[in-house]
Amino acid sequence: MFNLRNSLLTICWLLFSVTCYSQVSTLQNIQSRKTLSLNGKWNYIVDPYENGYYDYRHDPFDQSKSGSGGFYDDKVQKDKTELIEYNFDLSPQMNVPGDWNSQSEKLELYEGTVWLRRKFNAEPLKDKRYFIYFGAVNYEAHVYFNGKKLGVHKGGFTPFQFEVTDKIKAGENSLVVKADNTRKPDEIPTVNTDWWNYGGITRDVFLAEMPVHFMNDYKLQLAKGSTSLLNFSVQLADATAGQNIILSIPELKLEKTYTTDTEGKVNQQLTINKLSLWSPENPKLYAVNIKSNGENIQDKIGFRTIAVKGNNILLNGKSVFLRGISIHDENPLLAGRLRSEGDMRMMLQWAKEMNCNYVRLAHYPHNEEMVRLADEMGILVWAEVPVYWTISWTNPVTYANAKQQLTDLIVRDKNRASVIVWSVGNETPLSEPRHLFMGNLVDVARTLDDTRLVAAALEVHREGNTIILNDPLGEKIDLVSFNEYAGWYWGGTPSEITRYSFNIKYNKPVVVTEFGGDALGGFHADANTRWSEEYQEALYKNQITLLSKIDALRGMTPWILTDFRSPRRQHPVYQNFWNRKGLISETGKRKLAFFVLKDFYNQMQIKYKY
Ligand code: GCB
Repeated sequence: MFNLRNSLLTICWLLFSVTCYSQVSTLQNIQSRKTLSLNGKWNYIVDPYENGYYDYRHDPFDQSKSGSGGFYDDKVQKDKTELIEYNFDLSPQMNVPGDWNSQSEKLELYEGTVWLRRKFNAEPLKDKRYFIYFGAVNYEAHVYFNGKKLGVHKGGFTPFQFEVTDKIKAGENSLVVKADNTRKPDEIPTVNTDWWNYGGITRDVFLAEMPVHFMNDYKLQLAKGSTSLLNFSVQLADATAGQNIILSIPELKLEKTYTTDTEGKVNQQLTINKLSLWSPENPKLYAVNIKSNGENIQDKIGFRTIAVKGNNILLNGKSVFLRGISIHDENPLLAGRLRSEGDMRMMLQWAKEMNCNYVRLAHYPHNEEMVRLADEMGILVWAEVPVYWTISWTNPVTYANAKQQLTDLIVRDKNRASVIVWSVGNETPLSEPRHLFMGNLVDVARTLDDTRLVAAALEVHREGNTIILNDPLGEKIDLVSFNEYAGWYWGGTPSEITRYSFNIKYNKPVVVTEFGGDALGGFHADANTRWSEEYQEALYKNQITLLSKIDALRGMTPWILTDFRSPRRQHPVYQNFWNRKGLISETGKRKLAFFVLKDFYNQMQIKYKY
């Protein structure tokens, strides 16, 4: 019976995977394209009843025969009695990129719809194509351009774009986004998370001007296991054959011309001896140019290998210990999503100050700029999708959404040397449908990229003093990674947790994804007093003793670099909507545990000579 159910489920999944794959990917390397930034001040209307979307019978305006009438349609507004009661021109403004929660006190806890509008001037050329590109909108975005609907995108952390070639006008254009961050059970993530549900257009917006045969996507990376063989691929958006593509890496005096095949693709291998390999100690990036008729894309790309052998993680063939820390995409000092390169550099610099060579960008795709900075600063990256806690495992639409988010993340960041791990989720409760869902995501990640490690943050359970990891997903992934909160959620005081030992089913490198406990920066007491810096300090010392019992321990990303905001954290004295597990407080103060971890990482660096 059980097996029959499983087989049916598998068949459903397989059918679904085939039918739902996949939309055209977004422009690779938007930063190097010809763009007009649409960042800046956008007018906004808070619309908790979705008045601008549904008419008074609750029928969507944009599905009516004329497809017009909502807040997106300035012209119709004048004639329709229902919707005379708004005015975008006179509405307040907010910064884009920027979450709305941190820009208006009224919106701090708001979950629902906000309309945002930006007008801009354009001078479109006849032989070009035009796209509106969003770095991310949380969560559901309905996008309208000059009164017409372009489409809908779901998923709060990945880029998307719409073509506007046939809609863009000379002179003034109007771009309207209905952004809705309502939490829903069947979405990715689901209703329950431990982070602030920042809504809005949280990353850059661009108008991109593209030549007719533009390069939609490209990849330049070392082939699996090789330190000299490069895979190079390009995909033209319009699948035109016979176009010349020139790859050049001036520093290596390399220039090669390829021709696109009948699908508009280049798919080639080339050998380069004596590459200077990228690593945290040598974050070498090569300037790369990819030219076509009408485009010259510039990128900076590093080359390295990553592999697992027995209990070891091999970076460029050498065993490495991942001295890591987890990070949310949030600025603790000015609460809100990280807004600028400066914000992001600050976070990564803090990690470096602790002697980290690795960060876990939890629990969703972070800004592309963050990953580029990690490349530049020499920090290895674990990248994750928000398959977090209790996802709707049996809903194929939910799976398709997760798969799309994973695909978009891998497509976006596949040329970044810093990224060594794709994580398909965090702390998901064990069940057959969950194994199938996440197992399929592992397969997707491997199909899209056979050069990086695939992992997930798993859960452990206890029997007596033994901490057990036997999650079946462990078979399919490359690392043993788990979250373990001894000394905080269970296990007694910090000094008591060293009585535990581990029983780990898999003979793979162990990279612990989380441990930690809350401490209010500046609150001092003895090591048994919860919320004090001393408690957290003792917890870190004893966790390190505990985890060091694992022979295969090859890294960790304790929870977390800085305090972060979460509506789940309600202690009125110590938390006030802040998760206090940061090693750095919301005022930037290094807590005592910061120095414990730094010391440990100094020792690990000496031990691994890396
Ligand atoms: C976890 C979650 C993380 C939470 C953390 C906590 O296991 O993965 O998102 O914030 O615990 O503080 O409880």
